[in-house]
Amino acid sequence: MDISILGIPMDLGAGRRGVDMGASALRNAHLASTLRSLGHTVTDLGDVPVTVPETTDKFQDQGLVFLDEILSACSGTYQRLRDLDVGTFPISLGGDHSVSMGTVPGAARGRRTGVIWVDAHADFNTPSSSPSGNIHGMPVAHLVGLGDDRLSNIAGGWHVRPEDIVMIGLRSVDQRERELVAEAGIKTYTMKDVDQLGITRIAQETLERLSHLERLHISFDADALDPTVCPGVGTPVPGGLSYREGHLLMELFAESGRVTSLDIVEVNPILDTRNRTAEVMVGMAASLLGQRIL
Ligand code: 5AB
Ligand code: MN
Ligand code: MN
Ligand code: MN
Repeated sequence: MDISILGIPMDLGAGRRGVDMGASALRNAHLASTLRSLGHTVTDLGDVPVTVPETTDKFQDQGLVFLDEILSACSGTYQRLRDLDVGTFPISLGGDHSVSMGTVPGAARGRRTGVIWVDAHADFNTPSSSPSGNIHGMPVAHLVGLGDDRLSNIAGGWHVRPEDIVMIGLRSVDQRERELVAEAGIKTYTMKDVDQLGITRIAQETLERLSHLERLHISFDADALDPTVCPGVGTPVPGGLSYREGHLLMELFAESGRVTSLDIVEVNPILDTRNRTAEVMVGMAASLLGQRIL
């Protein structure tokens, strides 16, 4: 497969500093060479320009922190990915999760695309429901066209349909956000569901539910995994996916051969232990892209 790596070194959407270094940490954990050893052709496109927060005033526009700067980085991300050949598999490296407002439409390249959101959080707040004003808690709401018009129109009128989204690993959803997810009719698998059903059944059901789609995007927030596995995240929540559950999920998606793009986001090297979180996430990407044990 032809794989293109794009970095978005941005922490403007998160409440804590440091995820801007996530892309660099993932490169340092040998992402490209690992994928090349699996037989892929890998091109690193470098980084999208992102405003350095110290050069600007931290201001809020209707409850949205760093709105203009995030809009500009997400538009840059979208334009960079949109122009790639449709057969190329993009891997976007965050950055905080607001980057996905650019990566998802960019990776879709105009096509209807299913989104598998692997995260402790639903990221479905709107500016009015958000308890924090941090845009990394809002990307999915904007991808389906809710919320602020500027954030929901980064890719013009292109949106993800709520019925084309599956969320896996949820265990921290805000009260109003929960209602919004239910109203939108998005399919969710909480950690309770993971415990009860097991990852194998969840992966099968997800692929079945999205069987009408030719393109599937995985947006993988490192905080979906348990903080003992991925300590380098800004919003850790106990009780997450185990190391093996994460790998098994990726292995089952790999077997399907249907995934067409990936985000790896929310890796925070400042909060990490010897780059372990980046190394774990490179392992997840390797399982998704065909690494086999036997
Ligand atoms: B992440 C919270 N729901 O909106 C909010 O890490 C947390 O991209 C959002 O999943 C976490 O601020 C965003 C409380
Ligand atoms: Mn997230
Ligand atoms: Mn999260
Ligand atoms: Mn986070």
